[in-house]
Amino acid sequence: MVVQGKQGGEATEAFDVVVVGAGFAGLYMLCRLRKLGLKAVVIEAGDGVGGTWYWNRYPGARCDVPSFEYSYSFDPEIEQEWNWTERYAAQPEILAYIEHVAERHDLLRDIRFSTRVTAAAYDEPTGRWMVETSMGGRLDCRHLVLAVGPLSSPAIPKIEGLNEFAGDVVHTGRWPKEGIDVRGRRVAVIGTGSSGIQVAPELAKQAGRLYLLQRTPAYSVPSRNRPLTEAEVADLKARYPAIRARAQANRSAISFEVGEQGALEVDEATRRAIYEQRWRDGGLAFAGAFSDIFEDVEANGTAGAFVREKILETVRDPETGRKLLPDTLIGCKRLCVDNGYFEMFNRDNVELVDLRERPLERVTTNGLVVGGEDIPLDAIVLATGFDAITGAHLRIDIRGRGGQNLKDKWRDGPKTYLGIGIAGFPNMFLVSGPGSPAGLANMVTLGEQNVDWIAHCMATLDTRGIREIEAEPQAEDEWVAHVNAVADTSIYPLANSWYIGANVPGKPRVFMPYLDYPAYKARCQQVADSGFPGFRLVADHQAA
Ligand code: N01
Repeated sequence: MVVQGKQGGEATEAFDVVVVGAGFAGLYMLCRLRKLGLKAVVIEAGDGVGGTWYWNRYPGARCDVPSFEYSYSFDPEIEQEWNWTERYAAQPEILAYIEHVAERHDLLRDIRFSTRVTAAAYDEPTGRWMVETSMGGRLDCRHLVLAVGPLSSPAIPKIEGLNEFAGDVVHTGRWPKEGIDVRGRRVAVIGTGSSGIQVAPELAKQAGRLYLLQRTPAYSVPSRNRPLTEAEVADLKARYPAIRARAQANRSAISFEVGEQGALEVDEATRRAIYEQRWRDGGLAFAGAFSDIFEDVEANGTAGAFVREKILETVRDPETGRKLLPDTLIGCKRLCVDNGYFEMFNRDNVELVDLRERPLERVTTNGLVVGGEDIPLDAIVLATGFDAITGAHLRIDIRGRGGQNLKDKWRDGPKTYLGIGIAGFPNMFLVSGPGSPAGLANMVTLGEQNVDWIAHCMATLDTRGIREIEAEPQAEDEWVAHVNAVADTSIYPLANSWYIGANVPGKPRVFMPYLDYPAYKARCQQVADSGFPGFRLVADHQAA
């Protein structure tokens, strides 16, 4: 590695590109950069690859996108050689897959593990980024790519006394590799989002007593996960191109079929039969039963009512069943997909604590106090979610042109152009950033699309002798307005979701993801094909 010189006593190393994050997107970025002949390094906080799938190793962690689709499409050989064993892969299998890809493409030698990027500043005279890490030293690079993940910055609730608890406190997104021993112990799970509804049933199988602390009841549909047979695997492998093509045409970039009719265009019996079929099939496709579930409150209500009936049918104790009934729009907070969540409440060792009736007052050294009552505990599991979409970017002290801080730039909500570029931050690229379909589309597919776009962009800059690329403020404003206008064609913004920043106290309420993957992809393509309108390009000879 070239040591360019010394600054402030610390070595500075030079790269063409520094990539932050070795999850699905960061690894593929490294592959593409190598193909371009660029010298790149990936900086990763964990001690292994995998991103989300490295950190979220809690029992029950499993993807809710079919395993065949939650995989890279860029390497047909890997598509054919990797054998997914279940319809929805569990975390260990996904992590093993990512590790396999990293090895097959010999990626590890360009990744620095256990290292956090703490700061990055754009140096205008040289047109280069200076990147600082937790390991000391500086990385000097032309391009900075933030592949930090939209769900990687855990949201730790401010609960009085949490630090004083004598037992284990663990966030699902920071689950220790060695696990936590809950056998016969008293455990509380706080939170009923996707993580909480996955981890609780697994812990309940071992814990002496499990308390599920619920602030807002969640909609969840059964996954109907099962092993894949050899014949199914062979069939899916043979149909890969068609599966991928179908997914590319769907708003969510997942290949399930979305109903063509509206929920209110069919009679009650037909509607019920369609919901029943989707419920039996399991998975996120439930919310695709009708074309207007995310567009019309009344249509959405029919799906919500169906799930509420199923909850009451499943949970034996009527009082617990009643407390579990969601009363919000279905799917506008991300729909959960579970493996026995509502069934879990039929176990004798599980108790639902409804925080709306018994507020969480504080944590003591021995447990929790809810509604004036002590609950003695050995472990507290925080399934409290993430500072989504912007949190991981804003943990880094990023300074662009004129020393402008990204935190200041995004004070009233994130602003990007295409979710990829930011005005005032030249030569910096986001993967799955705010303004992209992050969180609403298959994250592997979106990551590949973003990375392909960025790689093409970097190659074009070199071919055309362009030193600097930067989103124009007007294009950025128009994009933010467009993202919001598209969101407003749906009922998503009506819900208090992490899509809109509602789960983090004080976060600006702005709808962050772009709702429609195919439209997004088409727009990105059009920008690339037309010479990057909306970006300011500075040629080498124009540079100051
Ligand atoms: O986080 P969440 P998550 N006191 O924000 C509650 C992806 N994912 O980690 O709704 C009490 O959804 C909070 O309550 P409320 C997926 O995209 C995917 O579960 O704000 N409760 C809520 O119930 C998902 O959407 C998979 O009232 C508190 C919960 O904590 C995203 O990650 C698996 C609280 C947080 O739910 C995030 O899911 C896991 C407090 N102070 C995750 N603070 C799959 O692929 C928060 N809560 C299946």
